Amino acid sequence: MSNLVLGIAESINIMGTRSGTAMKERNPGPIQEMAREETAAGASFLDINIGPARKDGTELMPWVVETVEAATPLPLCLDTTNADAMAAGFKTIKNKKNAIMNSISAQPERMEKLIPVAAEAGCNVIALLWGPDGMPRDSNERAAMSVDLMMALNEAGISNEKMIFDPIATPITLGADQLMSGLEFLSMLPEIAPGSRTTVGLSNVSNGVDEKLRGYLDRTYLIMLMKYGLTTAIVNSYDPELIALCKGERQVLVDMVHGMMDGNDPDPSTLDQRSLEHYKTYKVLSGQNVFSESWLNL
Ligand code: THG
Repeated sequence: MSNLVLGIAESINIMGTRSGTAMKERNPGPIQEMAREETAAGASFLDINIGPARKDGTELMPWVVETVEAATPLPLCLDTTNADAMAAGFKTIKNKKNAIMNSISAQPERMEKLIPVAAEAGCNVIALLWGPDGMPRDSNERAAMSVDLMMALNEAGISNEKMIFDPIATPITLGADQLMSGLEFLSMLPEIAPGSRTTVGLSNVSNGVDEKLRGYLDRTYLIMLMKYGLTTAIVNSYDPELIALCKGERQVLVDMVHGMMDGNDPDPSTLDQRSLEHYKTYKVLSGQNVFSESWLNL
């Protein structure tokens, strides 16, 4: 089965217990083990998130890049808010053209520092819709920011095909508005930046929610984004059901949720257990029902 949505595996990050400790100790074993696990799970890129890494980022990022490249043939997605660490990482990385810079936001100082690095590397760039005043409030502000980013990137010789726009997913515990406007932005993007691609950090949606229930939120939001042509997603590759959806499987669930987005309201008593869970989760993510931790039991 072909990959409809390319998965960017998120688990090698400084916040994670296994990978974070290994990064701090410069212990390659656990990081390489995770790189192999994420590769075997079906990821298309591996995200390497070292956070802000203020003290040692320019040394840590190259070390993690070399560590991971020794364990997997997959292209990497370098994730840090430290621009110097990003530049150091791209100096080291072998497969520059297929790699992803995560990310360049619509903040002037970040654009000035990182656009030349991306142009030189010839890499793909996540254009994060986060501006000088922070989070965009709606899809129109997202559209305006995406125009600014596209023009600045084009001017540096970076084509739309290298751009991956991220409308930024927020936790459902903060409400559904931002998730719905991210979706709306996806429907606007083909006219704004023809040829560009998209991504969303799906785990953001379920941040703070009971571990056992997180998957429903991430998977249902993925299905919703697929209706508007999402091309990549930052994923927990340890969720096989999420990866199956990325690969174009679970068509019954996809059809049901897409039908609901078109205005169908199936009779819940006719749905099997799995479909019912996605039905209830769609109601919450679309803002028709208010989120609470017991949303699946209602
Ligand atoms: N967009 C872009 N980049 C991003 C994000 C985004 N990078 C960071 C983040 N969001 C995506 N990465 C993660 C990584 C881990 C988790 C969530 C998002 C996560 N981790 C577990 C937790 O916090 O409960 C802990 C894992 C562990 O302990 O090992 O949820 O939106 N462009």
